[in-house]
Amino acid sequence: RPVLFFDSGVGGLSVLAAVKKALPEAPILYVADNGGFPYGTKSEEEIATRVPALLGRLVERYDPALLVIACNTASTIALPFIRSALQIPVVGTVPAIKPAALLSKSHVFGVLGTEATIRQPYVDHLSEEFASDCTVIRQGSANLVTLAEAKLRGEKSDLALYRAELDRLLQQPEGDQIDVVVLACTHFPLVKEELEAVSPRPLLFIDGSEGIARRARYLADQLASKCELKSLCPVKPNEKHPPKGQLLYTAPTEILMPFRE
Ligand code: DGN
Repeated sequence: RPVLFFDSGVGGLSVLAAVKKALPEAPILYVADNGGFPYGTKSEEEIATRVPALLGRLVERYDPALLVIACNTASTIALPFIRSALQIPVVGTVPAIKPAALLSKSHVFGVLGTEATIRQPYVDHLSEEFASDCTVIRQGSANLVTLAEAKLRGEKSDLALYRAELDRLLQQPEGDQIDVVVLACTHFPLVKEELEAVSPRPLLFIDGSEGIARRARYLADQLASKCELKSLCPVKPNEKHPPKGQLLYTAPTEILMPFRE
């Protein structure tokens, strides 16, 4: 049974890269909701109804063992609805505010996400819980999503466009003190190199993909041990179990499948 990745576009590939390192044997299915792209400019209602409905159909069709919502917009809006609609473990992607608060020396950090993500109460809660001693400056950027999609299609974009997006963050009040920038949209790590190239001073760009990979590994191990118990039942005393993961992950494949309604 595959690990199913879901995003509105190619952004989830930045998460997939980290998860593949943590679960090298896992069969992977990547689904992009091209029909609904972009999510960042959609309303909460649209995301909260569209995404769980789509995922319900995908889970029925592909029977994944684990679902990774490789999209901050969908996760910060719809995770509770997705979890209650599905019977499988779900890993969400949310802004890496906790690590940013630990890494920022100036205690002023930026959060670059989609317009929809940065206005979510979920982001308020993360900031209150983990960054109460920091100033958290948020900036929405639809253009960076477009630039990341263009880059992955092999198109070259003017670096000035990246500089303009970064400047909108750095020119906010107190923005001159920002030392860490959270890439709170999965499309943005795909253009990290360009953002670093246009930074007017050294900035640390971070994202949550390592944490997601650890969580996916943990859940996969749990599933694998459940799977062992089931298949070996009744387990004889002192019987040696096969190594974790062996039963569940056997046939690595990768399918890139755009999803259209
Ligand atoms: N990659 C998605 C995210 O992390 O929010 C959304 C991109 C989009 O659809 N605008």
